[in-house]
Amino acid sequence: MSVLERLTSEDAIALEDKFGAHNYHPLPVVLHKGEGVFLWDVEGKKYYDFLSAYSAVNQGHCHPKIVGALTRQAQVLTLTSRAFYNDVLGKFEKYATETFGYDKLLPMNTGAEAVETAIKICRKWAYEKKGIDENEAEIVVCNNNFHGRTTTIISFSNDPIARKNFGPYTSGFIKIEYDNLQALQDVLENNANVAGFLVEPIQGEAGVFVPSEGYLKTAKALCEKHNVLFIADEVQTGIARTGRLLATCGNCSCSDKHCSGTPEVKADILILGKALSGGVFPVSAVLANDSIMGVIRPGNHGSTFGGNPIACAVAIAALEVVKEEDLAENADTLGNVFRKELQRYIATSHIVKGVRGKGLLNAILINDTEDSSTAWDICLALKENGLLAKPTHGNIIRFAPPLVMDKEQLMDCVQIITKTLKAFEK
Ligand code: IF1
Repeated sequence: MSVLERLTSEDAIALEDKFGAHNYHPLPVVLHKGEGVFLWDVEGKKYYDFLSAYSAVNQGHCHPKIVGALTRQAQVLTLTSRAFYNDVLGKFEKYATETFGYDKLLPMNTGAEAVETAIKICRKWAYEKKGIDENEAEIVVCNNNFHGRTTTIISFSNDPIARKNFGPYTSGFIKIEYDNLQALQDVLENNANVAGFLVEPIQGEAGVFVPSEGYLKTAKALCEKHNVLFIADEVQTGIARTGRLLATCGNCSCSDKHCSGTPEVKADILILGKALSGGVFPVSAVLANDSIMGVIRPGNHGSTFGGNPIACAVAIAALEVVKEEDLAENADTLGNVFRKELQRYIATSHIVKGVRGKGLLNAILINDTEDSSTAWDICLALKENGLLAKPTHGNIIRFAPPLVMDKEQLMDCVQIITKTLKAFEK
C-alpha cells in the first residue's frame, strides 16, 4: 500500500492497531476532513462534531482566519528557539496578557506542560516569597482531577488507570474533595506549608461536574486569607467554552461585549491550552502578575517549541476569532437552549438521568451501571446518525460542539440525540 493511497476506514484502523501503541480506545470512525462544526470520514459521511477535540476546536474546524495565520507564518519563520528573540512572541504576550488581565505570560505547548509550569512557579514562589522551607511546599488538589499525563501530574490523580504502575510518584500534593469548602478551609488552617490550590473551574474528566454556586469565589477568598496561590486550570473550560471567556469570569454587566467579564475569581495563576490555538497547533500558556512570575529567571524553565512564531501567530488569530465572533455569548445562549431541550426529553426518559454543564460544555448521565456499555453503544448509534461524541467515566456522555454552531444546527443535533436515545428506551 502506498503511503499516499486513500485509505478505507477499515485500513486506517488496522494500521493504527498494528503500528500504534494502544493508549487509546477510539470510536471506530476515521476522520479525513473538518470544517466549522462538521467532520467527514474517509468514506465521505458527514458528522456534527460534539467533542471538539476535547474542547480544543472551539473556533470550529479549519477556521480560515486561524489557518491563514498558520500558513502565512509558516512561510516566513517557524522556529527560532528562545535563544533568540522572534518578532511574534512579544505581540502574542501583549495581546494575551491584555485580554486576560495579567502582567506576564509564559508560553508552552501542551496543557500538561502548562500545568507543570504552574506547579514550578508556585513552588518557587513559596520558597522565595512566602518563606516556606525548601522542599516542604505542598499544593492542594482535588479528588477526581484531570490536569494531564506527566509523571508529576499523574502522581496526584486518583484514577487508577492513569496512575497505576507509573510510580514512584512525585510528593508535595494534598488531595481534598472537590466542591467542599470545609475541606479546603481545614487543609489551609492545619498546614502552613501550603503554597497553592490547583483547581478546575468545572471538572471535565470527572463527567462535567459543575461546582456549587460561589465555590470558586469562596475558595479564592480562603486562599487569599492564607497567602496561598489560587491556580485555575482553564485548559478545558477557558476560551469561551462555558459561555464566558473564562469559566472564572463572573456575570459581567458592563457594556463592552469583548470584556472578559468582572472576574468572579481572578486566579493568581491562570493555565490555558487547547482552544488557545483553536486546535490548529499545540499552544499553551501560564499567566500571572509580576510578583509571582518574577520568580522565574533565565535557565529556570523553558521549552524548545514554547513561544515559537507559528504558535504565537495562530494563538493571536484564535483569540481574535473568539472576540470577533462573540463565541462566549453564543456558547452561553446555545448552552441554555441545549440543556432546556434535553431536560424536556429527560422528563419522560428512563435511559437518561440528567443533563448538566455550563455553556457548551455539557454531559448527560446514562441510567445504567458505570461498567455497562450503554453509553458506548449510544455513542456508536449517534455516530450512525451523524453525530460524534465520546463517553467519559463509563456512563456519562460529554457534549461539547464547536462554539461556532448556530441555533438551527443545534436544534438539528438535539433532534439527532433525542431520536438516538429513544431507540435505547426500554
Ligand atoms: C487525553 C479528559 C478532556 C485538561 C485539563 C490539562 C489537560 C487537560 C483541565 C492536559 C486535558 C484532555 C486530554 C485528553 C482527554 C482530555 C479530557 F477527558 F481527560 F478530561 F478534555 F475532557 N488540564 N484534557 O482537561 O492538556 O496535555 O492534553 O494538552 O486524551 O488525555 P494536554
